This record gives sequence, C-alpha cells and structure tokens, in this order.
Amino acid sequence: MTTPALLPLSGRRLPPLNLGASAFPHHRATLRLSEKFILLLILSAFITLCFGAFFFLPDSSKHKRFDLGLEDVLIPHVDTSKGGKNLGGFLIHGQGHDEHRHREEEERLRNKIRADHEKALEEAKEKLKKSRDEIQAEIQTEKNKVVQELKRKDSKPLPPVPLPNLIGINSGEPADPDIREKRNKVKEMMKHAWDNYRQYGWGHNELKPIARKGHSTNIFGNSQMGATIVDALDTLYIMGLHDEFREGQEWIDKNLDFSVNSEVSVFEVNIRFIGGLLAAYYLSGQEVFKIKAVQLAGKLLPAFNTPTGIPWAMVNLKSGVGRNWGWASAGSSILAEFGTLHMEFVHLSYLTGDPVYYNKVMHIRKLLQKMDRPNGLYPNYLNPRTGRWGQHHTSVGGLGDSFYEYLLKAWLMSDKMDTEARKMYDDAIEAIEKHLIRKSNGGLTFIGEWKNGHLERKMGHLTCFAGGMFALGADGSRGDKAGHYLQLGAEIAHTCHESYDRTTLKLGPEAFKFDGGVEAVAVRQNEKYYILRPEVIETYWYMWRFTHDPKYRQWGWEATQAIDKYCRVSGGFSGVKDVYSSSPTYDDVQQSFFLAETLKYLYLLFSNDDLLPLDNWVFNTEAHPLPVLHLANTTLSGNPAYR
Ligand code: DMJ
Repeated sequence: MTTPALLPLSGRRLPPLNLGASAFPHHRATLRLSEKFILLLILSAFITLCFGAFFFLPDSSKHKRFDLGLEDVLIPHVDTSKGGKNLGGFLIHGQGHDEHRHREEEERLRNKIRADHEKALEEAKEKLKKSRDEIQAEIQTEKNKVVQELKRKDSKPLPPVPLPNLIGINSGEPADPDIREKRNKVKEMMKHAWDNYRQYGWGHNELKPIARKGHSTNIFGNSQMGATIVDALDTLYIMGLHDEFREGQEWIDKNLDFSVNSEVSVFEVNIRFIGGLLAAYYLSGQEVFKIKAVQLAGKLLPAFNTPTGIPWAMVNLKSGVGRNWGWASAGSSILAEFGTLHMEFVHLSYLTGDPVYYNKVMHIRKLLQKMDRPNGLYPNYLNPRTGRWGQHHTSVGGLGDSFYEYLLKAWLMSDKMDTEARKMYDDAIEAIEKHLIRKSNGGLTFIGEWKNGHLERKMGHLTCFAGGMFALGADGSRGDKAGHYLQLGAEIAHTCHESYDRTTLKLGPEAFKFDGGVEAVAVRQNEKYYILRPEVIETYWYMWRFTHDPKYRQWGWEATQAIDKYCRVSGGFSGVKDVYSSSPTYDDVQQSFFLAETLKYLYLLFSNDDLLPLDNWVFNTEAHPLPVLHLANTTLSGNPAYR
C-alpha cells in the first residue's frame, strides 16, 4: 500500500480524521516522531481557534440593541465643533471627561436593557404558567382599560360657545278643545309606538310590532344603535313625555357606542343620529347629546377620504373604510346623500369651534358649483373617484330630494346670510319647474322624474315633501315670486292629498302615475305600499303654518285616523303592503322616522305656531329642529364661530 502523502493545511480538503486506535494501523509504526508532533500542533491550533471564536466573537443581537440605545441617546448630542466624532452611532469626544460621561451612560443603558430583558422574561414565564382562559381574560381586561381611557378622552367637555337664541320651546297648547283633542290623540299614538318599542325592541334600531322583537336594516349596520331612541327624543321632548325622554337619555349615555365594527349609511346616520342628537341637545341643554353627536361625526369623517372629497355612501365606524352602494350607477355616490349633510355639519363646527365639518360640506358645494349641469338639472349620481356624473337621472324624490331642501335650509339656517346657497336653490328650482313640473289632464300639478332625456310622469311619496319646501322658500325668492311658490306648494299638497284620497285605506302609495288615463294612482303592485312615511303630512304642516287654511288640519286629521285604523296593531304601528286593498297585510316594521317625523309633524299641525317658530328653527330632513345661527356669513371660513 502506498503511504498517503501528507496534505498541505490549505488548498485541498483533508481526509476525515480518525484518531482512534485503529485509525492508521499500518502507519503507526512508520510515522516519525517529528510528524506526530506537527500533527498534534495543527490539531491544538485548530481547537484553540474554535474555542476563541466561540468566546470572543461579539453577540450580534446584544450588539444591535446596544447600538440602537446609543443612537437614540447619543446622536442628538453630536457636536463636531467641540472635536467630537460620530463613529457609526457611537459618539466619541476627544476630552476625557466626556469619554467618562459616555461610558457611564453606556453602562446605565446596558443595565437598563438587561433589567428590562430579565423582567420581560420573568413576565413571559409567569404568563406561560397561566391557563389559556386566564390569559384571554387578562387581554380582555387590558383592552377594556384602553377603551375606557379612549372614552374618557372622548367625553371631555367641549369648549363652551354662546348658545343660539332658543325661542319657542313651549307647550304650544291650542285653545280650541277640538284641536287639543286631536293633538292629544297624536300624543297617545306616540306613547303607543314608544312603549311597544321600549318593551319589545329596546336598544335595537327599530321594532317589528307584530313579531314583537327588534328590527334593523343595513343602513344602520349590524349593531344595536337604538335608532328609534335617538330619532324619537325631540318628539318626546316637545310632547312633554319627559319620563320617556329621560329613559332615552339614560340609554344613550350608557349604551350608545360608536366604536363598533359596523358599516353604516353616512346620510342616514347624519340625518337621524347626528340631527336627532343635536336637536335633543338644543331642546334640553343636556351635554351628553352634544358630546355623542361630535363623537359620531368624527367616525363619519373618514368617508370623505375619496379622490374628490365627495363622501362614500357607507363607512365602517371602526375601520373608517368607505364604499358605495352596489346598485348605484357606476360606483357613484348619491346626490341626496352627500348633499344632505350641510345643516348638521355647520352646527357641529359651530358647537366645537372646529372648522373640519364646515370645510367638508363647503368643499362638496364648491365642487358641485363648478360642474356642468345638463339642462341646469343636477343628476342623482356622481362618481367620487372621477368627479363625473353617472346616469343622467334627476329626481326631486328619492336620490335627489333633500339636496334641494338643504340648499334652501342652509340659507334659512344662516339667518339668510348664506346667499350662495339661496342662489343655488333658486337656479335648481327654476330648472326643475321648467323640465320636471307638469299638470295632468285632470288638472293635478305633479313633479316627474327626468330619465335619459325624457320625463317619466310618475311621482313618489317622497317627492311630496316638495310642497312644503316651495312654501318655505317662497319668501326671499328671486323676482318676488313668493305668491307663485306658495301656490305651487298648495298645488303639490293638493295632488298628494289626492294620492291618499284615491285609495281604499286613505293612505298614500309609494309612487303614483299620471299616464294613460291614470291620475295620482299607483299602477304597479310594488308601488302600492305605505310605510308610515311623513312627506305628505310634512307638506300639510308647512302649508298650515304659511296659510292657516283649515283644510290642511282636516287633511292631517284624515291621515291620523287612517294610520290609527289601519297601521296600529297591539305591538305598535306597522306599514301596510297595499293601500288599495280592504284587507291589508302588514310589513311588520315600525320605522324610526314614524316617531321622528310623521307623529311630530302631526303634533305640530295641531299645536300653536309659537311652538318652534319657523323664523328661529329649521327642521332637518328627518324633522329634527336646529336653531337658526346668527353668523356673519357662513360661506366665509373666517367666521368667528369657526376660529
Ligand atoms: C326620512 O328618513 C327622511 O325624511 C329622508 O329625507 C327621506 N325619507 C325618510 C322618510 O320617508
């Protein structure tokens, strides 16, 4: 056998070493002493090297932490003018005193890091000894603490602002016993609606009066936000139902929480919740309502984070993620939704001194002003990404209605100083009159809908609010057409009354036609329902306030009786599916707007005018009264109220 060559220490690989007794049996005798010595020397050098590497190489993780600590503390103190050098995060000064100081600082940091580390390890060990349930309970307690802390911060009192002139919060009791009796009947209906909601739906958004349980729709998201409570508060207040009001206040104080993972409609939450809370605040002076309104408004603000500043229709209250309704034309936002925020948002800025709300709604207005309008009409759909109109549909009913209403009311609410809003209203109404308002063959004035270049001769129950709007806007109209607009209001009120009078139940259908020999009557089965809506009664009330024509009280009383007869059930009030059927079926929903609007307008119709006079109060689109703000000019961001 050939003797293996002694391999060099570098270059080629050594064969595996086996130094046991039989490693090289044939060579043992043949290896000279010097060779053995060299081999041993190499081996011991190798072991020493490994040993040294193990002990002397730096601990990289410790090193990193230390560097970070030093950087944090020392880098800000670099002062090269005094001869200091910054070497990779370590500050080295030429003077011995500084060096000593920094060494001490390093030592202090090192000790702190070590102590923290040990503490964390101890805690982790302690945690691991606990059961899963115990750990979860601890996490929950920690979370609750954070939530409580946030709540405490959120509930800080807001800066005091001078309250507007709150005139006419009185009983408004009519002297006429017949009218008093009618008013008492309306109050009794309110009590029936409230008591049943209290008993069967408390805390839920709405009531199912037949199933006798809570109800909700997607506009309120998936949480119990007590929509009926918030919506009903001001009606309870003006009716003098103070125990019920206090119950509602208590629930709101303890339970109304907006940190919920719930996707809600920005528009609905604004008109029902923010509007309801603000009105309750102004009427009662209870701070809790103002605080809740401001908290909620903060949750709606992320909806405005779109490329154009036109808000999404829906927003998740927790994540702030917004989106639009799937059914809306090409991902559009809806005119009546993003255009119905102004009143509440101006009040929010007024009460908080924070211009953010005011700026959001003024931005929407400015954007709309700049846009081309087909025939001077505002289409119902606007894409918040592109800033372009969607389908060219225009309506004074669903999808468009309260946008026009809020232009007028912005002007009224500003003590008629917001002339920009008034101008936009006047322009819009002129275009509407020209293109959408017609007289039927039977002489009924109606407001149709503009769809892709032609007029659809159909009017919705929702559109009936416009009678009241025309009357409210008569004073101050362009070219002194006050008489004309009051007359237009009266004609719409008459048409809408006809839509009620031509049914079996004397309640109005959801939509009615003026076509093919049909006048103010619903044709399609899915337009024959009445869901306790307020718009027709709302118009009666405005017309009553402006004309004192007794027919409006008469018509209001007809509606009161019909609702009490056909919509009342032992568990509350329900909508009906067919107003032309003598044996109607119920939809089993007591809508929150029945308490907020329908019953409130009826009550006001049978009250004296000095209860919430229209010179001092402007009703939002959900019938929540907000006081007129006597500001210098709400279109100017330099307004003192916003500073
Ligand atoms: C209410 O929520 C408001 O009046 C809104 O402006 C439109 N519709 C409902 C009642 O019908």
